[in-house]
Amino acid sequence: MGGLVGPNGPGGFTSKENEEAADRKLKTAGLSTDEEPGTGEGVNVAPVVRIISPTDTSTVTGTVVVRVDASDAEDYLGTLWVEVSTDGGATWNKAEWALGSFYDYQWQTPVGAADAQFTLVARAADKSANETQSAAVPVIVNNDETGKFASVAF
Ligand SMILES: [Ca+2]
Ligand SMILES: [Ca+2]
Repeated sequence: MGGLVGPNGPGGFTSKENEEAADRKLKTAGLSTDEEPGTGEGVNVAPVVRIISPTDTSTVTGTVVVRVDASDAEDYLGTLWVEVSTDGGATWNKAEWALGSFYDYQWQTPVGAADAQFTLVARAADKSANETQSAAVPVIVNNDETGKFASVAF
């Protein structure tokens, strides 16, 4: 997100002055600063995110709950922005907070096509726009190949 002034930003501020100015802007806007209490030079770390279901290389069908475990040192549980991609990161769908650190996305797998591999990826952003992308989880969608059964040779 924009708004932060870089170390060589306008006005000839030092890096420290820029940081303080940026924090004042965030406070004015009612947002958090990157400060941790007592340190004055705190770092707002990026969320930790991973897909816990379905598991790597599992076979799925129908409606699948893609469950993401996402947590953050500075954000309360349930307040992260979490998205799931089923195409390796090309397109994203919002996951809804379920409980604890879990966020779920209800994935309607395609029906009527040939079985195929899909690559699940999740990403989570905290309120300071730090973003983390999970490891990819490949899964096989076993579709209902209507009309194909007659031609299957056993
Ligand atoms: Ca954070
Ligand atoms: Ca099939």
